[in-house]
Amino acid sequence: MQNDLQRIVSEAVVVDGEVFKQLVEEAVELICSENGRVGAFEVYGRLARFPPMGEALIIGDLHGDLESLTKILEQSNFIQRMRQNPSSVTVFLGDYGDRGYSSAEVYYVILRLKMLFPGQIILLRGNHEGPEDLPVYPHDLPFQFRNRFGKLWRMVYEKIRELFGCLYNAVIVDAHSLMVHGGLSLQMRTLEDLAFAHKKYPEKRILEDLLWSDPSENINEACTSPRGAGVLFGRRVTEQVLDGFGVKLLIRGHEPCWWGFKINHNGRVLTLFSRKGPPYFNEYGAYLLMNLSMEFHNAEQLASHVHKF
Ligand SMILES: [Mn+2]
Repeated sequence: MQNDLQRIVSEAVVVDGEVFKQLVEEAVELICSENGRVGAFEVYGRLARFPPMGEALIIGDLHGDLESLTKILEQSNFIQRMRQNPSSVTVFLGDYGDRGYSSAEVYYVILRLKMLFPGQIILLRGNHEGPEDLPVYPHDLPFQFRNRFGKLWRMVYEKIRELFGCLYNAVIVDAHSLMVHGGLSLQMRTLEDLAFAHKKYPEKRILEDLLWSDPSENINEACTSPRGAGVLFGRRVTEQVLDGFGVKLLIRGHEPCWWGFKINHNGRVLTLFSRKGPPYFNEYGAYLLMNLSMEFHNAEQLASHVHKF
């Protein structure tokens, strides 16, 4: 089945604007209408929930790095594992485009996988897929589309912006973990807060905190973030929010880390960064591959399931 991956990756490199746009259209139609039971998970608003069973592959920021994405799927053999076991789930933590040169190719691969395994793949929303009034700089995606797709670029870009609005705010694995792209704030109290953060934005800033925030060891509560959006949140925030949702661990991306991952807040926050190369200087990328039924108390005990490359 490794052929599946090779085929999709080689398509990604040659596909034209018309076919690419069609794939994004199909993905918008599929993902935006997901509700209730979808394969291995349960969808409520833009929150996906599932029990701590089966294998999970969790991938952090990719930022246009097709090589790392290919390596992760190859090493983990997870396409075959998803085929063999319908309870195997892949969660992407967001930030698919910008920075790296292969944004279109990364989108092509993840959307093709979503079409192939709709009930086993969850695509979280990153700050690079945020609402239009929370822009990121630099945002290379439109320029990469223009180089790649010529005159069709604008239509393709508009379609993919539509997709951004449908990507997931959060994932909860019951009694196990909460997954988001960025971080937490004390305003996140109920499942509705997570599920409908995009509908309540901009009156409520929960979506901004989910997409932009970072953990800090220097504070207990929260303070303004140097990023200019979201907050820095301290250990007490992590404890209060995770305890409120009855989970042990926050799994998130968003921050480059030298080893491809890092652990904060007494083992209750695991950061994964799954791409390599400029403009970041991390030596390793990393992803998490684990059986969700495995007993654990903190992220330190999951370190042997974090694969560095
Ligand atoms: Mn990010």
